[in-house]
Amino acid sequence: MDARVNPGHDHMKAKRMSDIATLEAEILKGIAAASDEAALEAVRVSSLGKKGSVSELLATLGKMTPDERKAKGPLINGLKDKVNTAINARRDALKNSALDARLATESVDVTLPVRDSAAETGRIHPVSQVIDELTAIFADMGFAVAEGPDIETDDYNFTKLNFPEGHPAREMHDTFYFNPREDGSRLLLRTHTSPVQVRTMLKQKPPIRVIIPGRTYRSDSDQTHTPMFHQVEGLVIDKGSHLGHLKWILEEFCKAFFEVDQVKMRFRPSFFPFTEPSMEVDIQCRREKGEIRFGEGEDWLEILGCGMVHPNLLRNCGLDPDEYQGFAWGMGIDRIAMLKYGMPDLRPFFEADVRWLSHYGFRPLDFPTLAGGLSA
Ligand code: 2NL
Repeated sequence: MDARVNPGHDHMKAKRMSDIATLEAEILKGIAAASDEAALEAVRVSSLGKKGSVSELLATLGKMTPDERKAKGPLINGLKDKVNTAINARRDALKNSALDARLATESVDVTLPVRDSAAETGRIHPVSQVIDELTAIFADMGFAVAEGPDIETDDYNFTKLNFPEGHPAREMHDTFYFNPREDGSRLLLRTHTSPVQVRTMLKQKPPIRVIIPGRTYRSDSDQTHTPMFHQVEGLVIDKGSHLGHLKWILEEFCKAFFEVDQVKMRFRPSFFPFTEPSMEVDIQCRREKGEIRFGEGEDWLEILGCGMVHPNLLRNCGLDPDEYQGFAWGMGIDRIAMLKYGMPDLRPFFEADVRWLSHYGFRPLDFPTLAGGLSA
């Protein structure tokens, strides 16, 4: 067709071409103005999205004559490619400048001092320290460490240990009981670590040499008692064990633990249901200006209870008292920790106050050993 015969057609053609140029300029301006990725995405949706201006232009190709399509196709597709390229380039640029901004604000000043590691700032609780010290001392004498559950049966906590029915220690006001089970039996929080010795005797053949450090519970709370406290007990069962062995072990322990060359000890008769005879042990000390020194002076301080294991208890644990005998002792860990490290009050032990812990706590890497020193 001759163009001059149909001037309107030429006019329309020119207008559409300028439409494309205008649209292109508009979209490119929008892309350049997008200041973040969200704004850029809005430009992409309004141009290349399903209902976008470029997409709608592309859709008009389908209704064109083949000649028209031949002329317009490359222009409209060219527009689409240009817009696509411009959007991608702008996206890269925005990403880079966001990264540059982060790098500028997150710079590291390598001249600042390094913060202390956890091994430097963390502290070992005095109770854990004393348990580690005890373990090192008794391990050196050939003792193993045994552990058992905090929740026990009446049988292991009292009956097997020769506590008669109706013994005052079984009372509700001393012992934390759980609600009774279907069969009427009651579980409890162990009131001493002795049930672990019972468990050891039931499953292990003599000779037995164990210590049992652990948590114990009694319904008691005042200046010198907390409802949860720590105890360590020791047990020796063999054919010829006697009080002389017990006395030597306790003396060696006291010298090593209090880090003195000599210590006088005093054995006083006492009573426990699980030992016969039973004794309480005092160690020599000097009290001056609110301080206690061990291994010197004229004063006495009670530190533990002990005795020969009661024959009833041996029988309850399947051992023949005519073949085997043994001795045992028990002491409060919190109390000996207070004595050794001069801590006047028991209550802060269980308050988790970092100021107290940073004052009385121990460095994690200074693990106590006999060769390296217990508390140096
Ligand atoms: C104390 C007294 C003691 C025991 C604990 C014991 C355990 C068994 C058999 C015999 Cl299985 N005895 N333990 C013996 C004497 C005293 O503790 O005043 N503790 C803080």
